[in-house]
Amino acid sequence: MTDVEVSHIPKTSTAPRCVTRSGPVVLPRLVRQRAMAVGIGDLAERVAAGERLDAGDARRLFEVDDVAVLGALANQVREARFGDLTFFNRNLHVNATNVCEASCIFCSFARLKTGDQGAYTMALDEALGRIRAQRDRLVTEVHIVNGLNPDLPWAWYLDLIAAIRAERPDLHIKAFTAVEIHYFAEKFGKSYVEVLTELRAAGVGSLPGGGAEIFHPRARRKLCHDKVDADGWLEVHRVAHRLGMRTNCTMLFGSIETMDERVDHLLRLRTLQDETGGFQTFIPLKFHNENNRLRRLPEPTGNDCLRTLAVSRLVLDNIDHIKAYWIMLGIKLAQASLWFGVDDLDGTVKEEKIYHMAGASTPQELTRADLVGLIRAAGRIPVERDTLYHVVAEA
Ligand code: V47
Repeated sequence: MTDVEVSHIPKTSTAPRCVTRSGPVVLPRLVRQRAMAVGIGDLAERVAAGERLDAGDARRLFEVDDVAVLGALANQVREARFGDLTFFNRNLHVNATNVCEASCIFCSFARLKTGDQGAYTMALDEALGRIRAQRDRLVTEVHIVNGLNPDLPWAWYLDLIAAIRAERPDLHIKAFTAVEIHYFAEKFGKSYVEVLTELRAAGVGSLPGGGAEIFHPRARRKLCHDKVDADGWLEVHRVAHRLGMRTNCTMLFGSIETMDERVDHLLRLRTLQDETGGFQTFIPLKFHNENNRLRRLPEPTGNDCLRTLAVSRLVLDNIDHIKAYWIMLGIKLAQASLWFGVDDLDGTVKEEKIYHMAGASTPQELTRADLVGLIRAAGRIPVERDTLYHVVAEA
């Protein structure tokens, strides 16, 4: 692994906390004119001045039909922060159990009980085997997300993490969504601080952003009525940030939520980020409709995906990175998104289950060379990062 110093990487990409806000950006005349023509000239000027957009502004952006102009605006903000640099990492996913007490109607991965058709729970050795299989590969991160399995004791989680750390002390362990952390706290009678402190001592380095879905109570009740509510999700991340852990955040978009509910979601994340600075990446997750109870709903269009990514970049002025998760977006749309505010494509991702069970047709894995090639082909500069956005190598 080459560990090169890349002098033109902006400081924000390697700083331990996201405390920067998007600053003023230079808007080409053509972008200004297009923005005026579609009725958002005032918003373009505010973006150019580095001013914050409010809920009404965000709502107007979501209503713009001309997705190219949103992309151009978001691209100016992205380029002001990162130029052409596009981040990725070498990671693998482990979903050690899909047994899950929750009944989220969008989920194709979960099985209610041990013994149900398709239900599985890996023995510790099997999960560890996934890591051992990567012995000769230069992965830097393992991403672990599981179902809320009522049959597993607390020691199972601590042992899993400790065993991974013993096997590969060099791997960053990004594990357990806020929904799981909340579940552990309730089930094992611990506070969030206790759960997170014990997991950290065992080897967890950061939290993934899953489980956020849509925060607004109307949509959340329909999507996932028996899982932690918005305040609980945000509180877990607040506590993690206070303990010095970095976390990611997500939004499941394109199912039953309204545009106002998307805006509400973005603003709740922005408010917490103002308070803690602990989010490093926002990942809008495109709804997939196969093998779940929402199969009659159409999936979001490519335009909607690009619009959502662009608006996220413009509204979330205090979160450094906007990630297009290629697994769920598709490779070609992920490439295009690099001109719509996105600066990160996630990683090589080995063995993804959650989206593939919901109908994703992307490959299970891309090699590092694939990622480098597709970023270059999109006209950007690939940069391999670790989980915390330290630069591993400029490809
Ligand atoms: O929490 C589940 C979503 C999430 C579907 O932190 C669905 O770096 C769409 O959070 N259609 C898990 N979305 C994935 C996740 C993630 C992925 C990549 C990187 C990171 C990160 C986090 O997937 C779940 C849920 O919000 N999800 N089913 C579905 N049918």
